[in-house]
Amino acid sequence: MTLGFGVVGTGAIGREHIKRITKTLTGADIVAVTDVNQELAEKTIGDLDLNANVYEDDSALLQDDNVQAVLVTSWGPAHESTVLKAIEAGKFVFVEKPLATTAEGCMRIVEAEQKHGKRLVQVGFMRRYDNGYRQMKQAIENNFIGEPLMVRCAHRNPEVGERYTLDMAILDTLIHEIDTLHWLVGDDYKSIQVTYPKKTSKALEHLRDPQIVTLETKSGIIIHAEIFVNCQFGYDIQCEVIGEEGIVKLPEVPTLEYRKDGVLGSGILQDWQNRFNDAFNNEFQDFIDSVRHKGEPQGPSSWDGYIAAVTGDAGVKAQKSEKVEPIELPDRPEFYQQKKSEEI
Ligand code: NAD
Ligand code: NAI
Ligand code: ISE
Repeated sequence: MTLGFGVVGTGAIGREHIKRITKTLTGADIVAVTDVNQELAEKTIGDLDLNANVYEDDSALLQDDNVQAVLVTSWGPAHESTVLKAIEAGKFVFVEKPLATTAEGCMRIVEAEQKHGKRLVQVGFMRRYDNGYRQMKQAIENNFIGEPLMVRCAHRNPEVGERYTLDMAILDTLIHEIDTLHWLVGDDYKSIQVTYPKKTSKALEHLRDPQIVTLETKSGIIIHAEIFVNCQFGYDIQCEVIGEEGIVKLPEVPTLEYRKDGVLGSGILQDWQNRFNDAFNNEFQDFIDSVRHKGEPQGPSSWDGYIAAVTGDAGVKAQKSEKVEPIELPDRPEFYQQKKSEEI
């Protein structure tokens, strides 16, 4: 059986994911699409040469029996409503981050999924599928560096446009570190603080950029994360975990090394699409295979989406107060405990 996807939101990343599902991956196809911009949905069918129905909205798309899984790539504020409708219809869901824009919204999804009785939802936190991060996690779990004590990381984008607001530094950008780092060190967050270094002249009036975020975990690991979204030079993701006996560092992504005009150099990638292309492919292939062969997705769950939202809310509070803000999370429900062998 090929998994039939219905796509809600045929914008930038929706189209990227459609291309990877139809051209690169195996076991799935696109059978339906919708977008609030109907012209764009129609155009997507033609541009990407799809044999799929175009629906006027997500409710109509969900009624198509050929839609077994829904790919939610609309903008963040629209995610919750579509995910809840999909759970109600008993369909699998792959939803881009954020799961919902509020912690309450994420909790409504968590509750609906538990009521349904089995996992249906996976959230698009693709870094867990990046080979570099996976090697780091394996090394930490194998006790290669002893107990982790500190983490230093950076999330740099070359530039952002006018629509990028201050809170997006946490909710749209740092959200990836928020998800990845507690998974990487196997600990839960306790608090978050934001401080602002000297502002770059390259940032627009309404922004403060760069920002330094300090997260502390329950066992006392201190994480220093730099967010710098107008760094000019490229898309640059750094991460290093310092342990009692050594350090593991996220490998640089190899690019062409050159010798020219007296310089020995190599390029820096410019966007997240290129940097995480393999991770995106891995996460989708895992979602497709798990749903088809195990009857449930295994990647980042609604509970992980909820953790990110609670931490993100505390982060936005910390941006305003510039104080240490607590992160209060209930224990992970039994429903979302994964068997060690299935952990992503
Ligand atoms: P986009 O604006 O290019 O595309 C969103 C599309 O969704 C638009 O075409 C819009 O018309 C449509 N849309 C919005 N609400 C809708 C609704 N209710 N029903 C149907 N269509 C709707 O945005 P994008 O850059 O493609 O981002 C989409 C999502 O992907 C966001 O949630 C974003 O956070 C996420 N994203 C994730 C990553 C990542 O690294 N994982 C990177 C970029 C974007
Ligand atoms: P986009 O703006 O290019 O596309 C969003 C699309 O959704 C638009 O076409 C819009 O018309 C449509 N849309 C909005 N509301 C809708 C609704 N209610 N019903 C149907 N369609 C609707 O945005 P982009 O960049 O593609 O981002 C989409 C999502 O992907 C966001 O949630 C974003 O956070 C996430 N994203 C994730 C990334 C990652 O690294 N995992 C990277 C970039 C984006
Ligand atoms: C974008 O939405 C992403 O998810 C990218 O991975 C991130 O680097 C960027 O800052 C976000 O805007």
